[in-house]
Amino acid sequence: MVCFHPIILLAQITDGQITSVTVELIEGGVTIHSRTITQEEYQRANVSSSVQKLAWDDFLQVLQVFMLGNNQEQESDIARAFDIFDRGKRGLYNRTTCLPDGLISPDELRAFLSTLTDEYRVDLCVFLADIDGSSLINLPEFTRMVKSGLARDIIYECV
Ligand SMILES: [Ca+2]
Repeated sequence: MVCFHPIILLAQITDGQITSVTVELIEGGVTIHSRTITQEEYQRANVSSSVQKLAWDDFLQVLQVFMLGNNQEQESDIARAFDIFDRGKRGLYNRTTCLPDGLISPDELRAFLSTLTDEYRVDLCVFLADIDGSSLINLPEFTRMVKSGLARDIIYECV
């Protein structure tokens, strides 16, 4: 897990809406990796999860937090991203009722990550993030996953 390169997020805005986002990995002033995700592409992406994928706006917020890692604009952004994931549908048979339970399930994380990377890496991320082995991710574990760059590295496939 050693991949600490600066990340640049560039958003393309059309009619006041963010319609695509580009994430770049810069090393020594050179772009070594660049990935653009358009809203259209995102809407089409399949998720391997029992939880629905995030709304585009939520997706962008979470992506930004993951990419910024230890360099958040505001610490509270991490907790906000956590809240976006925490839909707490477990045991509710996927009804639309949202009862956040302060924990993120592998499926909730998967609904986000599987639009960006493959199943193997999604599982790896859940495994590595779950420090106490509870199979669920709490806020301290989530914060560590973001700050350590694990979430970012998983998306960049360099773990
Ligand atoms: Ca845990």
